[in-house]
Amino acid sequence: MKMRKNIKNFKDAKKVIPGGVNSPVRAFKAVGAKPIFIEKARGQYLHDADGNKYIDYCLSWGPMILGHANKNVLGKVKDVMAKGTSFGIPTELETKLAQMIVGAIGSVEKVRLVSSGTEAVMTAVRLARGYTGRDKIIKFIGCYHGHVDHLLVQAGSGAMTLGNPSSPGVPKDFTKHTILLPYNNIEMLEKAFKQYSEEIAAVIVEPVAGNMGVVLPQQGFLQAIRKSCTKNGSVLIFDEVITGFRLRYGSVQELFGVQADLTCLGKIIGGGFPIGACGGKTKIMDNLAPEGKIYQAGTLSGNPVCVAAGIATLKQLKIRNPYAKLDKLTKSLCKQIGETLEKAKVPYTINQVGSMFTLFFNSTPVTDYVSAIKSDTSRYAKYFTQMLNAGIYLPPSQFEACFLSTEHKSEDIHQTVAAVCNISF
Ligand code: HOZ
Repeated sequence: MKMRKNIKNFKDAKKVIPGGVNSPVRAFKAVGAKPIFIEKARGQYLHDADGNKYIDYCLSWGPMILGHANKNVLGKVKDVMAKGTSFGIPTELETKLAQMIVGAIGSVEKVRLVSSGTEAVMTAVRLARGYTGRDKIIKFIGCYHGHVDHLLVQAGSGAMTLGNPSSPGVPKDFTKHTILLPYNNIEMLEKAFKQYSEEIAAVIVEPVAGNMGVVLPQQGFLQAIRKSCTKNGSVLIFDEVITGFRLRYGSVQELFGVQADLTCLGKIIGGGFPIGACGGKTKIMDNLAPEGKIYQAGTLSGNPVCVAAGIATLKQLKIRNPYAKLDKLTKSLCKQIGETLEKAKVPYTINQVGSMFTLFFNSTPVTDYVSAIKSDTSRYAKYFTQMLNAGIYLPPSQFEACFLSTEHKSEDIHQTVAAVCNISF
């Protein structure tokens, strides 16, 4: 594998960008490697600056469910761009995307578009606090909700990868209203509600966690959160920045039979462009300015280019309904990886749902943060590097989700499994 240009690019970047990257996990520090620099991407493939080609299982951390450079999405974006790229004044496109989201998610009657998942969560938490007149929020350890101050406590994703669950620069006063609980622990949840009941503005949760690796909600967990929120007048926020339109057309709320009060979206609804959204019932959403008093704003919110990409992506997902096929292909990949590791006597656990999965190097079930961090991260680093050398790009951290796109084919699965067979652990 050639790396000359990748290495030079990283050297140059480090001179002018902190750590050489614009988001920490991209530096490959967690896997003890040097980042590759991407030249272009098509379908399920990435091509780096040295001309190396990779099957991509990271897909820009989830948004590229239709694969990279989808022709239809690019075509719509080009058409819209030709008319101007930002106005700071409403466009019909924004209403169109909002209608599609409202039409797809039963618990969402109105939606406010923003520019990232982090902003979506900021909006949801402020809205929940303003609506209830309460301050405290419950957050689950290992869930990541963007780099928002009051949620960057025992967070997953890059914060977990760097062994730095909270961050300097976040004043204690900002997080003193954040109650941390273990994921999938109903007993602790009920205890917290007993103790704080009428002080709790909201519970925020990734209904399927994707930022401590993939961790599924156990039977009854989401239902118990719903019950406690309803009983105590707290707002239930589902962070579906990853799961929205990833596991089905719309939200996972229908899969689990639990309705959230507010839903945060991002990634797929922008088709690879920066976007986020916070939606819910009118009685809560109408508290946002200018209808209500809770302030939230953004110059590029509902930007026509991002919105056009989102509409084109959702339209295709609706027509093609690729979810069952994606699930089947992902299951087949996970099964074959599992069989290979068993033969090699490597302890593992694979958590999979639909087109997202994580391979943990740990033989016991992974159900929360504590069990996730039992995974052998040095083994993951070895696995990552050898897979990269074999032309397979995985998330450069144990504590992230792998994704498949509609472009991944069974040939890619064969190539990936063959690469796993050749790993020396
Ligand atoms: N876990 C993050 C996305 N959900 C990774 C992206 C980033 O931090 O750059």
